[in-house]
Amino acid sequence: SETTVDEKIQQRIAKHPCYSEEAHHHYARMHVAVAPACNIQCNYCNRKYDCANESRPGVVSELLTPEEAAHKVLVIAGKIPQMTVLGIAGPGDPLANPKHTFRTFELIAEKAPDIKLCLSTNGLMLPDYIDQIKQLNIDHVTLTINMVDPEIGVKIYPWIRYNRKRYTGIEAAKILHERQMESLEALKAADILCKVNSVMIPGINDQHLPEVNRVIREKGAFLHNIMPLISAPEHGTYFGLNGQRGPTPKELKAVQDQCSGNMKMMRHCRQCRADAVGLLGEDRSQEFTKDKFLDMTPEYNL
Ligand code: CLF
Ligand code: SF4
Repeated sequence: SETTVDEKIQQRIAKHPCYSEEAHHHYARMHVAVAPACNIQCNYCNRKYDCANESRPGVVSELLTPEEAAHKVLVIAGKIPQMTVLGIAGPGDPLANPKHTFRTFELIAEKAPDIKLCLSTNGLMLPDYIDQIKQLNIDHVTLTINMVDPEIGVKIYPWIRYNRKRYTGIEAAKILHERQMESLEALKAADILCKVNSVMIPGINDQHLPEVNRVIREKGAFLHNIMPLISAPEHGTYFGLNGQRGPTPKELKAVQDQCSGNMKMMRHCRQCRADAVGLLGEDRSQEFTKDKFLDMTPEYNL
């Protein structure tokens, strides 16, 4: 019998805990922190800690080389049978560290080909790497898109670094916006499942998120994840220090509901760290710190 397009997509997401709400009860993901540098500045970021996804201030991810990361992945895949996805999500931007990021993916594709590869990026450099992404069979890419209007972008991004030049103000926001739109198109053309993460920042982009949702849907994104800004002052971000508040759960839900008529919304995101290990909402990263996993033998069946 024929499989419909829908069924095919269901198969592609069935074991991905972020792309499938059902899967997150049964399947786990791990992140490896191999990407320290970033090519843009978000006002909600604190470089001392992790990327936008960080929810526990004050705990820095342990940076790994690609070889260390691959060793770690193979150890963990042997110990946690529900482990299906390897994500690279920071602590900087994976595509601002392309050598480390792709070497890590390459090693895993070679040694544990049944682990799904997942990449999370701000999109500034993605159009340049779409062929490598496709070649490595990376089927899940998350773009963090917080605006589709550079006038709003200037309030979120003080600068970007692009083609060895630093840009600020509206020029920076315009370039980032254009590259993010190109990224969406490139992923669509390559038939790679694209999730968009948007950080909801009250008074800055909250009213604008339905427009972001409309544009990303039109450009073929598969899933939209609107996440709350974490603005606790101890988090130490520009927004936090300037008294910017995060949305209340009610405000967050209202915006998610406003967008949900149009496309699938992710509502089970747990805002993970760049070295998270386990089921969503579970953090087993401390079981696999460098001093521990380097002494463990990969049990994974090669
Ligand atoms: Fe990691 Fe992100 Fe891949 Fe998931 S996390 S790179 S898509 S495997 Fe998931 Fe964590 Fe939310 Fe990210 S719960 S922060 S959405
Ligand atoms: Fe920080 Fe991530 Fe933004 Fe880079 S893309 S500045 S690491 S939040």
